Amino acid sequence: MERYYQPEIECASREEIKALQDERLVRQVRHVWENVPYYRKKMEEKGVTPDDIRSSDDLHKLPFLSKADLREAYPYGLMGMPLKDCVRIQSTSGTTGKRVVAFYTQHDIDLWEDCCARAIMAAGGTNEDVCQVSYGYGLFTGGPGLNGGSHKVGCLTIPTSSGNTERQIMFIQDLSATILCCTPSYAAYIGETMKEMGLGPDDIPLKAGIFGAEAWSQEMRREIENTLGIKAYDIYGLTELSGPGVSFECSAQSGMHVNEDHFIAEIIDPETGEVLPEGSQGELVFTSITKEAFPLIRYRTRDICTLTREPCPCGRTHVKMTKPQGRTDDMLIIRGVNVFPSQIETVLLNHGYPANYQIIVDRVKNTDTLDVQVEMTPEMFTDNLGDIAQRQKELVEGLRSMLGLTAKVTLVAPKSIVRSEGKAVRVIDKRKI
Ligand code: DLL
Repeated sequence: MERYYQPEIECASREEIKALQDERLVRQVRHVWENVPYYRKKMEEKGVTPDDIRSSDDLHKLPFLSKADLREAYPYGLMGMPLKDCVRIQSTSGTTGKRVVAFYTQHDIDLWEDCCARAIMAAGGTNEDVCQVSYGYGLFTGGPGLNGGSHKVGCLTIPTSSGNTERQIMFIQDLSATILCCTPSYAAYIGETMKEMGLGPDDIPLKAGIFGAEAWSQEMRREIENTLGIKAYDIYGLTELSGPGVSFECSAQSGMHVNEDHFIAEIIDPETGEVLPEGSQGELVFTSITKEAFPLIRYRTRDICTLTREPCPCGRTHVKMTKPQGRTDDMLIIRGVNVFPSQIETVLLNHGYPANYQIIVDRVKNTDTLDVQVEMTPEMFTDNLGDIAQRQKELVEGLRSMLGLTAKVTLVAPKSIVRSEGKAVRVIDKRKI
């Protein structure tokens, strides 16, 4: 049986959703015009005023915001409310340049937690469930967001945060956790540790997992589902818009419903900025129509995916986005060929390797090099060099047919690639160092 947290909105008719978006967008644009001088200036430069925005059909007239704008306006330049009305900040990990700091009023947090509650109920959660939140808590939005959603559903919430993997497994067993929330790479690591402890899927009560915050392939989903004996659901979001729960997967497990009463999604051509028709692949752009403290209009996420309004068997009517294949800035250009790390992951998992790999890109004598280091499973591990050479050759072939270029493959011993408790670092691009 499909469960909804807010059925009247999650299953509203397309006309109702459009009407709600129209009204909220008009109000939001006025709010931003009056309270966010940074964006008002952008609108003035484009010659747009709030009077030009009469419905969501006019969205395309508004200027984009990008990560560069967020950096320029850091820390307070994009706030829509006085600091005294804000109760929280969250922040991105900020591996490059300045961190993004996002502000929330109590109302913003309330709506964000509703979105996470929708995701938990879509994964089958009820107040009878025990929900273990193993995303990091703190500045990262994963822990706080799903913690809030879990409370709203009424689950018994175990706020373990990430790390201390054996203790995670102990809690799952001792407190009968039924839902696990963490990054997919951490879920895989928990599965691996369970195996080492001699535990199989029947030894734990988990039934569902809500995994996101990084790109993961369908092959990785199958792997995690088998090791943990669960259904694994995808969840998407970003700090700039709130955190997890911008979109989430339902029982159909075929794309994530965008919470369209809070966010309007568009797909654009990343080169030209032109809005693309439904079904086209491009860069995802979001407008937050209910956020008060940090209201972003036409924010370019750099995530690449497609949108579809095909009816969903779950009964939800909100538009679905495909799993982001990666970010425009994750995409590697190697000897002129576009490569997403997720394509490499697909090849490795299809050949029976675990999702423990690292992609090292460099430039030697003016030519790009791609070295994929892949961990063997303990069963594959051997000192027969002929065997290893044969395996490497098979992977080079598999990668060539997927990517159309030749990579070097190095098989490494089990456990030699560092495990991630949060977002995994898959790519080391030495050309940028
Ligand atoms: O990762 C929020 C989040 C927490 C989402 C927990 C889901 C679960 P940031 O750290 O700001 O926020 O990173 C946002 O992560 O633009 C995507 O590139 C990537 N991302 C998030 N979810 C997914 C997903 C959180 N399900 C950035 N699939 C986004 C692929 C994802 N990429």
